[in-house]
Amino acid sequence: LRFKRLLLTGAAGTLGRMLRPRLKRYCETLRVSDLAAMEPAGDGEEVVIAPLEDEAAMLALLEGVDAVLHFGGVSVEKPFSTVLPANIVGAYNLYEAARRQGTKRIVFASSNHVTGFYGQGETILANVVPRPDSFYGLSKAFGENLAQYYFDRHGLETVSIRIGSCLPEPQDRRHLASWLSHDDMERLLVAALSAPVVGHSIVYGCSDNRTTWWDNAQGRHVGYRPQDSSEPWRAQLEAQQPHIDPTRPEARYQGGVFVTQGPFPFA
Ligand code: NAI
Ligand code: 15L
Repeated sequence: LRFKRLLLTGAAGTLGRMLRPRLKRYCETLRVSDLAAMEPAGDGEEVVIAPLEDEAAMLALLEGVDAVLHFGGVSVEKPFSTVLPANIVGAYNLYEAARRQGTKRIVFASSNHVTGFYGQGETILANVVPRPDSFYGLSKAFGENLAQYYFDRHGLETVSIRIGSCLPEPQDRRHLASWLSHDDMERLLVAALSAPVVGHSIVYGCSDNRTTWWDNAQGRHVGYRPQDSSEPWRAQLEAQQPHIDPTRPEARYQGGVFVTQGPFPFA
């Protein structure tokens, strides 16, 4: 797998900084972008400050790009007025620029919060009706629909990854189900970039955890095979958090605390 030029948006963020060194081996040139300052360009790198809401900047950013890993944007619950320019207008600007510049594929960092109001007592497939748990989750649902539209209308392919909790290690009992290791994230990105045909595919981004809420049967053609698991942390996490009140919203719903955040109180 070797692209001429890959673009990573959100490169100043937590996942962007983790992915930047890992992605270099898959391309001749790695272009990285963000709104915020980034490390200076190393060998085979291009660093571009580009706000997602700036249409002209996005058009220029996509020039000469074969494939995009779209990790930029608001990554937690915020007022709608904050989510709108970055995640909704910004996603549109990215797709429109990609279409105009002839980019072939986008890997979209979607989120489990697209379906955060499904219960922790259910296992869902990727084609369930979205049940966003926040304005943030709603904006990711928009991004997925945008991806579907640009594939159906223009043939621009996307793998939308509904990322669970991508962290070095699982940190609480919810993460026993939602954890995605950094190495499995890399495996998933490589699969999403290299599968011959993806159309618009949706895959949940989780490791091979014993407890799971997400069945990736519909995304098997992408070829993602997780190799890590949250299981080695189970005993320690269960000892730290021995009792969970199953009536509390953060324990009832897959989205965890996201279902209680934002302007609307939820009991
Ligand atoms: P982060 O908040 O650390 O990084 C996001 C980056 O996007 C930041 O560097 C920020 O400056 C940039 N950004 C925000 N608004 C922008 C704008 N208007 N124009 C240009 N850049 C802008 O988030 P993190 O954790 O690195 O996540 C990366 C992506 O993955 C996000 O899209 C997030 O929604 C998604 N994701 C992450 C999960 C995780 O476990 N970390 C779980 C599910 C989804
Ligand atoms: C997300 O979508 C967030 O970006 C990340 O910060 C985590 O909170 C993650 O979901 C999660 O659900 O654990």
